[in-house]
Amino acid sequence: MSDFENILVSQEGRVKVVQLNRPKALNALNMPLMLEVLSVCQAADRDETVGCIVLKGSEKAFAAGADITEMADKDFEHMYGVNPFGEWDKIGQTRTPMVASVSGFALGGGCELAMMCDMIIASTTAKFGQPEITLGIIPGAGGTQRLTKAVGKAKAMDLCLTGRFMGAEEAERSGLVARVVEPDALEAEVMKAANTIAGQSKVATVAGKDAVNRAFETGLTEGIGAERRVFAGLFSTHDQKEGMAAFMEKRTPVWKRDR
Ligand code: DAK
Repeated sequence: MSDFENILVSQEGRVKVVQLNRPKALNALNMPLMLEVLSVCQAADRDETVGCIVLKGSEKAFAAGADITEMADKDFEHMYGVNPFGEWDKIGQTRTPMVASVSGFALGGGCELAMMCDMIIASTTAKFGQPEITLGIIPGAGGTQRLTKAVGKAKAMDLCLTGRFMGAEEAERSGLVARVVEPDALEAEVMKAANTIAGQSKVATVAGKDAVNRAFETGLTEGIGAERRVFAGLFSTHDQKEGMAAFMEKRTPVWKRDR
């Protein structure tokens, strides 16, 4: 397929492979890219020839988060009233099983996108994090909910409040990642898992995914709703404007209390 500007899409047997492709911005997730990913996911759900979707980035970055330049000047009314990134949630509603192949940075919205997949296979180079706090905001695409359910309160608080990154081995130990392999084995390991999933009955894998998610997701909608309100609210603060401006200007932020 060549209709996409921000992703590369191919099909290998029954596996649809989607590669995020904004290398200069470390695959920062802007809306056009997310809409392209969503359209592939929705098409896969309607396509009997697709049994599994693999979502991957580059060696350096799965994705370094939502595109900060797209968000920096937004305010509360827009973030809450218009909910401009609402389409993100639909990727998490894909029925076809999804495997995230993570090498390098999976930060902020990148970590959240990986967590929307059904399993994460990581290279030893992977670094997961929710560094939104350093921008004066909090995770906004389910991070406070899915991460907490995956790794528990202690690690989720650690990552969300300090903004530190977690390496692949810690992520596997903590339950975020299903398998960790050496970088040169990542592609083969991911395709082996994806082909195995895609080789099963599609209706059975969709049902299995749905059933596991019932256990995992109880209360998630409420949690994400609460998260979204607080997330949008932060766009009425000085610290959000300053945190994002400081990132784009490559300087340390001066928070309101320090002015
Ligand atoms: N957005 C835009 N550009 C980014 C970016 C990002 N998230 N991350 C990196 N880039 C760009 C850099 O600005 C730089 O561009 P140039 O200066 O070359 O033009 C280029 O990518 C290379 O980055 P660096 O020069 O910084 O590379 P380093 O190796 O030195 O550092 C890094 C890599 C990943 C540590 C660093 O780039 C970094 O800290 N990036 C930002 C990470 C971050 O804070 N991520 C969280 C963003 S906030 C929602 C949905 C989603 C979200 C919220 C709501 N709803 C559904 C409501 C998500 C929010 C976020 O993800």
